[in-house]
Order: sequence, then structure tokens, then C-alpha cells
Amino acid sequence: MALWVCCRGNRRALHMLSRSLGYSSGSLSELNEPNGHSHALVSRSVIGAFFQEPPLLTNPFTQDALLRAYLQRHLPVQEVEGDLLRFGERIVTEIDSLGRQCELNPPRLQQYDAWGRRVDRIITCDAWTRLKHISAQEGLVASGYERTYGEWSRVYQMSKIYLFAPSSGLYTCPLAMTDGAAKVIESLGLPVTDVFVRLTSRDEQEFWTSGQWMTERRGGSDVSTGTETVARRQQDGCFKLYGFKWFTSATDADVTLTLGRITDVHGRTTPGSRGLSLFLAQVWDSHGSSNGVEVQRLKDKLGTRQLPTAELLLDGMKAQLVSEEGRGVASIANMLTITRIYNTVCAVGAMRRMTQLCREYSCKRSVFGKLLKDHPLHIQTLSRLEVETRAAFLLMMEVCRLLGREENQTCTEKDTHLLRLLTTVAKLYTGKQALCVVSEGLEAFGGQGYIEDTGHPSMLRDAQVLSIWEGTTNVLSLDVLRSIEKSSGSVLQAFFTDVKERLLAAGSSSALRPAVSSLQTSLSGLMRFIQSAATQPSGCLELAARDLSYSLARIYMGALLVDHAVWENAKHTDVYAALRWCEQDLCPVVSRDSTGCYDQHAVAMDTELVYDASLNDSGVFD
Ligand code: UCC
Repeated sequence: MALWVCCRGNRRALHMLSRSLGYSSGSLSELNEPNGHSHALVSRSVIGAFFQEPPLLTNPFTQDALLRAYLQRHLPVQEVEGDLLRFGERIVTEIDSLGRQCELNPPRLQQYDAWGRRVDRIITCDAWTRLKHISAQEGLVASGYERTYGEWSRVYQMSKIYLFAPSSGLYTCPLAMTDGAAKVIESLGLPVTDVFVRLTSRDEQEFWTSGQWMTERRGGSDVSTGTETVARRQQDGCFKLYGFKWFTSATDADVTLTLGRITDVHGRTTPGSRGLSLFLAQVWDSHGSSNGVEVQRLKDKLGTRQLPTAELLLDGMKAQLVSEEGRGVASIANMLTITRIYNTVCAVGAMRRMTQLCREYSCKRSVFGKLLKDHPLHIQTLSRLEVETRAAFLLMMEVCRLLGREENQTCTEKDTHLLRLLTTVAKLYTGKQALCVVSEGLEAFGGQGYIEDTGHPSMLRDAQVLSIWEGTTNVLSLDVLRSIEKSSGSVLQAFFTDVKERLLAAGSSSALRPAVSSLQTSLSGLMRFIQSAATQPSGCLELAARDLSYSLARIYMGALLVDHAVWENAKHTDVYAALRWCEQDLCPVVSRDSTGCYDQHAVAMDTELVYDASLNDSGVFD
């Protein structure tokens, strides 16, 4: 029997009724004021008449004021704008639902055929294949190598990846590794033109993807010690690889780059980094048979479920040596640079997508008598997410710009140093930012942010990987130290020079004065810290590595926001974003240093605190 209740004038009765029917107080206000009306009818006791309009994805290019402004400032080419506009539409009408299908139809492994033969077939859904074809058609890797826009080619390419990523069903992962492999082939001048042509093809039938198999059971981060795979030279000059790869992403790739230790005539190998060499191998032949690879199992992961990530036994995988012997890590570093840049682009893409959806939803969701957009506290929260996203975006674009300059041979020495440093800094910082922004963004949908079939929770699961793969935050913080040490401090010199130049250019803006002034103070503090750290034992700097990296990120992001805000076509919101960003502690390494948290005493206390439950009175583990 339908129950009709008139809400008007009887809130208390309705409240009691709704409680007895199991409604929360949030539901009650919806009953009272759906779509801003002052009364509503509940037609059936459990369903009610109100249904919330979901957040809608509209063209992510037209919705992205900063991307458009950035391109207008740096790359005012009509055809780029036209292409991104069209691509944005394709994301809404086609790509987004393919990405979702990949989430709903994860890959599976068929190990045996019906007659018991080992086949190790990784079965992916049609949408995954379609995304591969679209990636080729759109030139998502190719455009980085065609260099149609000279030094701006990477900015153009990465703008597309950035728009694509949150709808791509993680197809950006194989693209990252494919781009990385093309980069290694190009930069080492390897005589494998046929492979390069396929990796950078726009022809969907010809296009190949590459894997990046670095991780083994002993070493995810510690690749140099942990790699046990051996490479045995064959009479024809090729090698056969034997080992166990513990974590290989997008294992359906056509080719892969991987590390192994070449054995001498006695079967011995050289330990450590000096023993590692880089190999290129085709994974599957044209009939789908593997090249001496057994897929042990697919990984059961928190997120990135769209990706076929596997454990692989290499049992005589035929491979080609592509680095000098013992130069494997240094040679694959070019691939790491690219995959870390993709990681950054995907992190910022996720942040932007979340802010776009939150913004859209805030204009249609009504609570406590008004739309979310009219609740200042809600908008303050979204505004903070916007500031994070803008800062991350500008750092991402700067790294892509530098990469494009390097590849176009227009790079100065300062640019080269900045690219080395900022690639790592951007990856480690945006990975963390993305997690915070996506998590906070989910909260902006209330309980619906936690509901699987809205499609939103997978964004949080997928964001979690961004700070883990391609080097965890701490491993990358140590890479920042490596880059400083290897360059004898030149990367820092480039950093200081560049930030100072940007601040100088903004010096005349009175509106930006508070931001410029805090950046200058932070920069001076950072310089003093580094000068003093240089006189300390190296362990001290290692302890400060993470805070140092965060300081570099925040200061550089601040400088970029300020720089963008003094552009002649900047808006007052650009100034506001810069001011807001610079209100935070821009240089945590200095503030933490002043509390003594890098002292040896702090190390001992940290240990005691962490192992409070397991150390006995003599400081020994029970
Ligand atoms: O493979 C994985 C999954 C793939 C998924 C890809 C998708 C990502 C995109 C997502 C978008 C959605 S995950 C596995 C990733 N693994 C890592 O990232 C490893 C993390 N560990 C490190 O980064 C370590 O720091 C190592 C492995 C680099 C440390 O190796 P070593 O051998 O101990 O380090 P060394 O001895 O300091 O460096 C050896 C050489 C040196 O060059 P030379 O010999 O010329 O002085 C270093 O300068 O390598 C050079 N090198 C670098 N060069 C080391 N790191 C770098 C670097 N970052 N850039 C340039």
C-alpha cells in the first residue's frame, strides 16, 4: 500500500516516521527539500520520490581552465587546442566507459588448455584492446617522438595523457613503459628500428607495447642487490634469461626491457649494480606463444585491477643485450625518467578529474536547504583541493617542458640539471598529493563516495599505487640525494638560480608580495640548511631526505604559481592560488631541523617509540 505523507508543517512527525522507517537525518532533509522545494511526497515507505542526480563527466579539456591558460601562454597553436577539444569529447563519449569496463572485467589467467597443455594465456577484455587501439590512433606515445611541435611536443603529448589517464582504465601504465622503452632505444641509439617503429606507431595493428620488468623477490627497491636473473650467452650472440620476476605490470606487452646478470664461462655472475645488464625481449610471438616465459599467477592487488600484473618465471627467455655489460641500471634510468613522469601526469590527472567531478556535483547536490556550492565550508575544502591541483599541474608541465627541450636539443645545462632533479621531486610529491586530493574528494560526495558502483572508490584504490610503484617516496627521496651527489650539487644550484629568477620577475607585483616574501625566506633557509648539512656526516642528510624533497617541491611549486600569476593574461584567481599555496610551511626541512629531529638522539628515540612494545629495558629486541 502506498503511503503518502505530506511533509509541510509536520517536521517532527515526519522525523519520527522516517526514523521508524530507517532513514537517517540526512535523508530526512532530502525528504523535506528535494531540489530546493519546500515539500515532497514519499510514495512508498522505503523508496521515496527523491533520487540524487549523479556527478556528470563533461569535456575535461573545456573544464580545465589552467590547462587551457597554460597552453594559451606557451603553445598557442590552434590545431593543438582543436585536437584536445575533440579528444576531450571522445573521452566523455567513448573512452570513459571503456576504462570502466576494464575495472569491471579484470584480466584473468588461463594456464592450461582443455587438453592439459600449458598455455599461460592472459585474457583481457575487449575494452582493454580497444584502449590500445585508441592509444595508437591518438598518437599517445607517437606524438612524443614525431616532435611536430618541437620542444613543446612533450607538453602536447602529456596534455593528452593527462586528460586520458583518469578514464583510461590504467592503459596509461603500458603506455608509460612503451614510451620509456622507446626513449631507451632512441637515447642509446639501439639498432632495433623495427621495434622502435612499432612502439611509436599510430597504426593500431602495428602498435606494440612494452613492459618494464625490474622487480624480483629480493628487490623491489633494491634492484642492484636483489636481481637474481641470469643471462646465458648463446652461440648466435643472443642471451637466454633464467629467473623469477615478481611484479611485472601489463604483462600482455609485446616486448619488454629487463635486467639480468651475464654469467661467465664458469657460470658465475658479478654481484651488485656492476653485474646488471639490460635486455630487450619479445614476450609473445604472433600466435600468442610465449618466449620462454611461464606466467605463475596474476597479482591480487588493492587497485589497478584493470592491469594484468604477474609473477613470471623466465625459463630460457631469448633476449638481446641492449646496454653495455654492467650498465643495466644506468641504461634503464631513461625508462625510469619517463615512467616517473607518467606517474606524475597520472597523479595530477586524477586530482584534476576529482576536482572537476566535485565541482560539478556541488552545483546539483542540495543539503541543509541549499546547494553544496552555497555552503562556504564545502567550497573552502574544494578550493584547497584546487590549490593543490594547480600547484601539481604546473610542476608536472614544467617537467614535461624540460623533457621536450632536452629531446629537441634546446636544453641549457641548467635545464638538464632541473629535469634530473624535478622528475624525482615531482613523482614523489604528486604521488602523495593525489592520494590526499582523491580521498578528500570522495568525502565531498558523502556516503556515495564510498559506494562501488558509482565508480569513484576505484579512483582511490588506483591513486594508492602512485606513491609506491616506480620508487616509493623514501626511495625517491634518496634519489634526490643521488642526483645532488652525482652532479656535485649542480642540480641544487640550478634549482636556486631558477627559483630566484622567477621570484625576481614577480618582485614588482604588490598583490603577490606575501607569497614572494615567504618563498624568499624559505629559499634562504633551505640554502643555509644545505650549507650546514654539507659539513655533517652523510647520515644526517639521509635522515632529512624526505623533508628536503618536500621542501624542494613546495618551494618550486610556489615559484611556478607565482610565475603563472604574473603572466599578462593571468586572472586574480591565479594570484589567489599562489598566495594560498605559500601560506603553508614551504620548507619543512628547516622547521623540522630546528626541532632536532635529524639528530642522533632523535634516531634513538624514534627507534624506541616505534618498537616500544618489543624492546626490553636494555634496548634489545625481546
Ligand atoms: O617496474 C615496475 C612496474 C612498472 C609500471 C610502470 C608504470 C608506471 C607509470 C604509471 C602511470 C599510471 S615497478 C619497478 C620500479 N622500480 C623502481 O623504480 C626501482 C626503485 N629503486 C631505485 O630507483 C634505486 O634507487 C635504483 C634501482 C636506481 C638503485 O640502483 P643502484 O644501482 O644501487 O644505484 P646507483 O649505483 O646509484 O646507480 C647506478 C647508475 C648510476 O649511473 P653511473 O653509473 O653512470 O654513475 C646512477 O647515476 O644509475 C644511475 N641512476 C640514475 N640516472 C640511478 N637512478 C637514476 C635516475 N633516477 N636517473 C638517472
